[in-house]
Amino acid sequence: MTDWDLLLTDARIATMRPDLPDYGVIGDGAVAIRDGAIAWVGPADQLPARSAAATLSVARRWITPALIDCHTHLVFGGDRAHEFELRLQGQSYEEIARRGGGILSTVRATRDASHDELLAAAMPRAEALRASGAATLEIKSGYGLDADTEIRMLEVARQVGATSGMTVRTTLLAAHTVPPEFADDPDAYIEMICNELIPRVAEHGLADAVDAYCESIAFSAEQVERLFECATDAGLAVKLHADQLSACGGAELAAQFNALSADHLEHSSIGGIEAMARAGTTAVLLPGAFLTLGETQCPPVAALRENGVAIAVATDCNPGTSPLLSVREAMALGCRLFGLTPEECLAGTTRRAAHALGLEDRGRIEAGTRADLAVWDIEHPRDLSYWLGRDPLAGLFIAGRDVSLS
Ligand code: DI6
Ligand code: FE
Repeated sequence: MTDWDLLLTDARIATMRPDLPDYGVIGDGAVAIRDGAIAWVGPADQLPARSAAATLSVARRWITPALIDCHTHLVFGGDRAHEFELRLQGQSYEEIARRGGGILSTVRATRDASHDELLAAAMPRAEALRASGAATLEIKSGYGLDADTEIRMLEVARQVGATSGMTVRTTLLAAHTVPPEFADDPDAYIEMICNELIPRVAEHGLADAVDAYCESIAFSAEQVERLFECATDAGLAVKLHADQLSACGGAELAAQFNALSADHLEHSSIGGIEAMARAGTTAVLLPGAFLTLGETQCPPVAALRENGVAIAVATDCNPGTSPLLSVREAMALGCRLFGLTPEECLAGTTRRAAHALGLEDRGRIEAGTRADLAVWDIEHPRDLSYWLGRDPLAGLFIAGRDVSLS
């Protein structure tokens, strides 16, 4: 019997421990893994004399926690490259949406797609995110907008996790936009979600949380409030697409329900940010959507920092506003577009992203956490936010298993 399953040596380690400054760096370190978890981590000269079934030198490469993409819409039919061209010709996102394009065009393509077709389209996207260093993804529904298709999307999302070996957290986003069947009565659609969909989803354990799009082209704060009451009653966590295109009181609403996260936040008020701080709600910033939509108003990063709100960064991978398939690239954009520091971006895709998903067992490298580790060909962790266009991933371990080549 050996003490450890695997010992990684000759490593520079960015532990991302919250109690340490400067990425929690260990300049010459080792990580020991047992039963899928980290058994020991520290400086090489303090390595205890234990036996390991296998030892692997990472040759001075950097080890960080594997990345976590805490906001994606990875499962969908079709794509929206044509609308991308229309927007470049001057049509706005809202205009296209009001004409029945936008989210509703993806809804049509998703309703037409079978389980297997949705899975076949989603898997290469999940693999691209994994190749960027991710071991954990959140995937939302929201392109079905009827009970059966929403459930199909969640089942496909769960299967993406089972097939890829990544952890997938699923989120019911039935309140993404008003479906055509309820165009005259959006309140009745919210009632359908509350009375039919949430109970079915909760009964079968298909979603970990409930999300909504609070926006003039989607749902009002009052409608989201009703939805969040139902979700909370069903024991599901909530999160919110908040204040992306206009100020809707989204940050305040998310805080009122102790949401895991409020996402986007470009138009949030200072009062909303203060409420998030009191509630412990994470701010998930999404530079890919900001870039694609050509937005000019940045999220209130200074106020988030001043109030001590945890900042996460994610891809928002979706066909309409953020066709972005690299978590690391989202970090690079977070620095350039929002003025985040490279360290904030790495924290934002590791321990902050874990917290935004309610997962406290990962996102930092310390004894007892999951052995989800990324190995990088870089000279410093800041390089992860510096490079554009190439993900310098040299290895990936998920629960201690080397998945680099699979
Ligand atoms: N996330 C969303 O859900 C919406 N915008 C965003 O950033 C819309 C996605 C879409 O257009 O399909
Ligand atoms: Fe989104």
